[in-house]
Amino acid sequence: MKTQIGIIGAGPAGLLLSHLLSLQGIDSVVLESRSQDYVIGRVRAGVLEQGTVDTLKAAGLGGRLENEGLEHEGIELLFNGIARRIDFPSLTKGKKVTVYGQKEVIIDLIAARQAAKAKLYFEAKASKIEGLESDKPVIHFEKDGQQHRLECDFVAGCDGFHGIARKSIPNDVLTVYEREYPFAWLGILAEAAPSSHELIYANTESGFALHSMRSPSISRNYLQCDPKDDIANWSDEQIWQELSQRLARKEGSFHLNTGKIIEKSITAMRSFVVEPMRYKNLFLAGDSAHIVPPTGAKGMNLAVADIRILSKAFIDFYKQTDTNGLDSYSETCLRRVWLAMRFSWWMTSLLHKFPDDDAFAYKLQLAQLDYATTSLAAKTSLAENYVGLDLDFKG
Ligand code: RFL
Ligand code: PHB
Repeated sequence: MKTQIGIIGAGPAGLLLSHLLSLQGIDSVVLESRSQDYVIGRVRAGVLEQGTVDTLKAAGLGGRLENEGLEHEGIELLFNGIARRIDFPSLTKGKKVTVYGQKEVIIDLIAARQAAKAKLYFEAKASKIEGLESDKPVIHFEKDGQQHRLECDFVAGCDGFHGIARKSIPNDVLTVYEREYPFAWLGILAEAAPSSHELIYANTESGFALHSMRSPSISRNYLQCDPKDDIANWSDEQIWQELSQRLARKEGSFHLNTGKIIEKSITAMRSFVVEPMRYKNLFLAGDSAHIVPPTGAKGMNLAVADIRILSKAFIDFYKQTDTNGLDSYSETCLRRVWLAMRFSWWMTSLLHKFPDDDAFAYKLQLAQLDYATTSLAAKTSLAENYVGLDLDFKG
């Protein structure tokens, strides 16, 4: 089998790349190790930056997003039992975020690719990449018990944190920057109407909590927990009790709506970046190159930003034999990646209880939160990062 761009992984990065290339007549093949149902069923990100929404709409993927996406003009930060709101439009010249599950983005992308009769193969696991130094690299993959070869001009490694693309790059070429956090998130999806119009990020003496949503009838909530904790240790009742305690406030009323829990899982938290994001004819994009803790809601948005840059670089190469975009790909992406790393790390440090923290550290967190929600300069910084920095951010 032959194509121009061989794409490994059908997450947001791989599917969007294939879609944007096809709009410009560039051929690609997407190989995905999991089944279509599994890829759609995964519960993951929920918040789309303005730039992500604009990209999806411009690519003809705005239909359901416009009807079902929930536009949010702010978030609440809750600390010491007091809630303070950050208003996005007034602080960012009108920008907002949209709550629309990653699952929905994936459904829209798969539908668009299949309607265009794309070469999108599920249960097709890439096992090896060969000849990256040559102008015809080959991806070896297994489908239906048979071994296959995909010959391409370039390989896009969109295969997430556990994929093979990053591991195909010689060790001495890559530098890894990594931080593991001493806590995890227990996440639940529940048949309960959201308890607030906006997301609530809570710092409490028992740890972090987040109230989020997927639709007017589905809530998504998270609790900070021990990374070694087992989800089996948490009964539904305990989860609701802990959430309602952590989301309680001293002033004003708040009632946590409860309902049937339809999914629950524990996710580890890490920051991870690999440099560079290109090796010869292999380009890494999304979680294969970088992971952020979910506190800043940046993971999927970073994957989409990489693809905006990579798709343009491929288009310039094929339409105008211009290699500038390909040559600067890694550097361009990494600047924005590190800005998002900083923001995600900062939000994580601000809101979680660290095992070694003493009373002084907690008081400092409260002062940071007070400042971040009072000072115009600090509020503007939080808001402009949360709604997403421009691709060529100049301040
Ligand atoms: P994905 O989505 O992991 O897709 C990679 C795909 O590659 C496949 N694959 C292979 N296919 C073929 N051959 C192989 N050898 C392969 N190895 C792997 C995998 O099966 C998979 O389908 O990576 P991508 O496209 O880079 O997208 C990244 C995002 O999925 C991720 O960053 C976000 O989900 C992170 N994230 C959030 N991001 C946000 O922007 N906003 C949020 O609010 C947000 N919340 C979250 C999150 C992630 C979470 N979890 C579960 C980690 C909340 C949580 C709890
Ligand atoms: C979610 O709704 O899943 C979500 C929202 C905000 C975050 C992380 C996850 O920061």
